[in-house]
Amino acid sequence: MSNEEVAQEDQLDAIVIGAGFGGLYMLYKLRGLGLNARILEAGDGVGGTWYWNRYPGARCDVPSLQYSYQFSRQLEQEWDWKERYAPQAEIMAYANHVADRFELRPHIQFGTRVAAAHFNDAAGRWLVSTEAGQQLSADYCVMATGCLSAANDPQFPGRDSFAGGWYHTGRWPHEGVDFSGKRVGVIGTGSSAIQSIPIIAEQAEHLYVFQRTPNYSIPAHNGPQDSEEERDIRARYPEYRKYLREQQIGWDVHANERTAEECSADEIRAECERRWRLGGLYFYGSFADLLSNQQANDIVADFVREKIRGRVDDPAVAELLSPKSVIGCKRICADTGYFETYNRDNVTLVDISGTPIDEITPAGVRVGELTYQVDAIVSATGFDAMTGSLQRIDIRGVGGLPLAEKWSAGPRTFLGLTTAGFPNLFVICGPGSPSVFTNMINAIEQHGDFVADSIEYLRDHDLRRIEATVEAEDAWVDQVNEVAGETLLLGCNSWYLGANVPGKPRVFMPYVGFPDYIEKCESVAANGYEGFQLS
Ligand code: N01
Repeated sequence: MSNEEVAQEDQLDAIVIGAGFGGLYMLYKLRGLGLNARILEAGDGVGGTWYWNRYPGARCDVPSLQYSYQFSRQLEQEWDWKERYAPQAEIMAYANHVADRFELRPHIQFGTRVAAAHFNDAAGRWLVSTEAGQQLSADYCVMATGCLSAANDPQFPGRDSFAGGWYHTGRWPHEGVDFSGKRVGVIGTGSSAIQSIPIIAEQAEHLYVFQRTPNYSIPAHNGPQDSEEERDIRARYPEYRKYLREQQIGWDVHANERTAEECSADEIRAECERRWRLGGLYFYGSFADLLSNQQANDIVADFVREKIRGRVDDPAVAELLSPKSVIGCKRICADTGYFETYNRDNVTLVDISGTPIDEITPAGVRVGELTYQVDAIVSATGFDAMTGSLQRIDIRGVGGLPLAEKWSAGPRTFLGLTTAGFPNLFVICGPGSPSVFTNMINAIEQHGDFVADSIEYLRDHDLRRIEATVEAEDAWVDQVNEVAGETLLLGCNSWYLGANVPGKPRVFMPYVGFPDYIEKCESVAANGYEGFQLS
């Protein structure tokens, strides 16, 4: 079908794919410009990652007062966060409130999974096809498909033969799962596993945790939202948000400006203890050289390993649970009673670092000679991060070039927002953007503003097409690699590098440094969208 043949009601100015926080904000901005915009969303509700990740214990690891929109001063004042770290249900309630309060819902088409998006050069428009066969046409296409939304669910041999229930944390049944009286296997020990394991252990008759690599996790110290803190921040929200945007990772980790190198052993110890009390991801702010100086990193990692030994009764189990890699190289986890869970009689840690899972049998999980008999398996195996959700759609640019082909050796973008050869296509928090290395909602709003401003600029200058130049893209890819290369982040098999998905090119995907990134975007815009071809 050609763009002209698309039904009148599906001829749009802009199509946004995904109704998570990125898509909702993009829709709000585009409608604010007077555009006829629509979101296509695979799920039956808004919320994106929080819509799908309903596993037991799912909650945010960024404090609620920071993990929230800032575009509406009224919204900031009227929404009461109940917990310091909001659970999934509370974040979903917030997303639904936003969709209703800003009258976005009528412009969202739910239950619609996009199969393809092709650029028609002659028409200068995108033709978007859904799995159900609907076709839509628009000048602009915005991918708000999420960084951690394409589930990585390994196809272990024999998997389909398993007689029990199989659940991926990122695709959790909406009605919940009752593990009472069941023998359960959890595969993986990343953030999702670390949050769900303590709760599953309380329900299950027996829990087997299959661990390939241990992870650093710090107690979150979650609790009710402190009302005094809330009053204080609300009274100075604009100034507070500005401060957050100036932070390296886009949220307030109480960053210590001193390096470990310039501190005495006592000072280092005191700072680590202070971080332990602050909890969770505050460890990222412990020392200015945490992610650039191996010695500093070793000291902090040793401290956390010592704490793990203090939390786990059996020294052999504690040793297995102690990560050996750079701390912060994979995202640090925030937990509630994770390590203590291994002190329970009904929990067994199965080390699969040397002997991987051989197969899934009808009765359970076979590792070498042993089969662990289970009634249910939780695959907490993460995501095909940052590129997965884009590459699962057949996206084609000028001359029919498939995005998958262009990115076969790894993603290439300008600013993580656009890619050469794909005019009028924007990605919210794409590879090459700070996104997952920041407070996501903060990054999302910065991206949404950039996209909306670009479109407004085109309109004001009687232009219709914006496309990154290959030169700007090449320079940006170099810049992303160069900045990452100055850190310790390349030294472990993280999903930032795509190392968790077999066969995925090993490329460090996020851009490290939110304030620099904002400055770069502002300078690009101020210079008439330098690095883009406008026509
Ligand atoms: O996924 P992960 P996640 N056989 O990729 C293991 C965000 N998040 O869903 O490390 C056996 O971190 C894998 O082992 P290894 C957050 O940004 C945030 O937990 O690759 N094991 C690993 O242990 C986070 O970083 C929140 O050796 C296999 C685990 O599965 C990101 O989402 C909560 C395997 C996957 O861990 C992803 O977290 C949850 C295999 N074939 C998530 N394949 C909060 O806000 C993979 N594994 C708190």
